[in-house]
Parts: sequence; C-alpha cells; structure tokens
Amino acid sequence: MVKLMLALDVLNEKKALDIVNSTSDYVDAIKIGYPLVLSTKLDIIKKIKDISKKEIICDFKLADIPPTNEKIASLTLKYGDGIICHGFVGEDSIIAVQRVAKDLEMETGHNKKVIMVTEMSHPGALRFMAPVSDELAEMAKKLNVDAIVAPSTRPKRLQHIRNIVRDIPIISPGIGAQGGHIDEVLKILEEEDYIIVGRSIYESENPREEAHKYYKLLK
Ligand code: BMP
Repeated sequence: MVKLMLALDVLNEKKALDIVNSTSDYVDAIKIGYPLVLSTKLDIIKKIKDISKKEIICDFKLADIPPTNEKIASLTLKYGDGIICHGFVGEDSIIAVQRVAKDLEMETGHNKKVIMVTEMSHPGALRFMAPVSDELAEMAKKLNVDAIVAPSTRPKRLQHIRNIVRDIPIISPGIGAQGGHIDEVLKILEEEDYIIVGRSIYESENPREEAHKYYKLLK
C-alpha cells in the first residue's frame, strides 16, 4: 500500500499536536520542516516523534557545502528518521549527509534515511530543475539514497523518473492543494512509495476525516 506522509507545515505547537493526535490513525509518516521548527523550537521534532510514534522526516532541503550540510543533518536527524536534501549542490554534499546518517544509525540503533529531491512540484521548478532532473535521478541511483522526491503535479515526469530510478522509493508531493490528482499518481506509485499531503489535511475543517479519505483511497 502506498503510504501517506503528512506535511505538518503549521505555525504553532498546539495546532501541530492537535493535528498529529487527530490524524495519527491514518498517517504513516510526518514531515516537519522550516515552518513548524522556526515557529517553535527544534525539539518539536522529538516531541512529535514521542507522541506519534510515526516515522518523522525532517524537510530542511539541505543545499549547502558538505560541512554545513553535516551540521544541519546532525542536529535534525538525531530525533528524525530521515532528512530531505537537494541534489543539485553535488554528490559531495549528499555523501556528507549519508555519512552523518550512518554514524547516527550506529549511535542510536535506528534507521536514518537520506532522501534526495529530483524534481520539485511547483511551476517554477520547470525552469531550472526539470532540465537536470534526469541527471539528478541518475545521481540518486548512483549514491543509492534511501528515497527520492518527485512531483505528483506532473504524472508524466513522475513516471519518467520512476523509470530511471526503479528500486528506490519515491516520496511525492503535490496532491490536493497543488492540483495533483491521486488517481493518476496511484497508477505510477508502488508499495514502498509515499504521497505527501499537507494543506488539504491540516487546513480542512476536519483533518481527521480528510486524512481518513486519503487512507481509504490509498487502500
Ligand atoms: P501541500 O500538500 O500543502 O502542498 O504540501 C506539500 C509539502 O511538500 C510541503 O511541505 C512542501 O514544502 C513539500 N514539497 C513540495 O510541495 N514540493 C516539492 O517538490 C518538494 C517538497 O518537499
């Protein structure tokens, strides 16, 4: 079954915890990034991990030189189960994060995923990212990252990237608020893959009901 990752881009702790509690029956993983961490504190990652017991993906889209990527990865991956990085900055920046993840795996005994963005879901990605996204997908394969990010807003591109990277799970944002259609995307995604859904769930009147709708569609 394709999994559901909730993008928890809300701006205060109470709202975040309420949504986690109300949706946790239907969500497989929670993605936490700048909006929530910058409006609370970094330890919100640990708090949500402890409360939800779900897989927590830290979405800081690391795009820096290796030493800086390493620092951000160490701080966030300590409690999270995975981290999202940009590939366009080059192999060395990703390898640095993979090294941190391996060390933390040894230290904590928990799996730490390094996830690489190939092509983003928003319209602006067409100009600079889409022209190199095949190469980024090839690079993800070469580095054997744990998952890649590819767009639900462009099912043809999603399929194309899937054809390049056959054996690495895809995490796919863009369904709902960005206009991507779940039925089209589910023809492409497979068992180990995830869809990421944020606003359609956390901005809805009843986030639990909305998460349940996605859960049923994924089944
Ligand atoms: P929403 O369903 O509200 O559009 O949220 C999508 C989430 O996925 C956001 O957290 C966004 O930052 C993230 N995301 C994306 O939308 N497109 C990408 O290409 C990569 C992302 O991480």
